[in-house]
Amino acid sequence: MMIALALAGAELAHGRNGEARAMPALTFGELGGLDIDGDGAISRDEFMVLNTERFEALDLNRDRKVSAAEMRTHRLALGGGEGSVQAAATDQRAIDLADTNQDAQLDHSEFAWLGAQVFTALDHNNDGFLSLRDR
Ligand SMILES: [Ca+2]
Ligand SMILES: [Ca+2]
Ligand SMILES: [Ca+2]
Repeated sequence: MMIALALAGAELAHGRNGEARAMPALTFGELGGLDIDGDGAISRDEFMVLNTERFEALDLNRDRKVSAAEMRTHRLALGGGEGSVQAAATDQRAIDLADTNQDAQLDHSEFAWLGAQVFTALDHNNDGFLSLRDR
């Protein structure tokens, strides 16, 4: 399942149906690491819990805001060569999209909003769960 979900994430990143879309704060690949009850479905609540964990992991200086620099530092720390120009541009798009108060950083409510948009975008069949049926 993890491989299939990772593929779904890659598909989304390239703009399913040609839509311009910010890279999700969470990817399907990461969601595949969730210990869920075996049916492969992730509820909106589970997703939002993971989204908050992601926020806290990204907020390296603990000021309750995530900057583009923190996103980049976090990604580089994880390795995998994702410190590319494209990845940085994606971080900036995500911030631009969700930065309601325009301080160029995402606070928790902005990050949660972004997560909710991502969930909705990934839940293709609108059943409130992310699963292989959404492929
Ligand atoms: Ca911060
Ligand atoms: Ca902000
Ligand atoms: Ca679904």
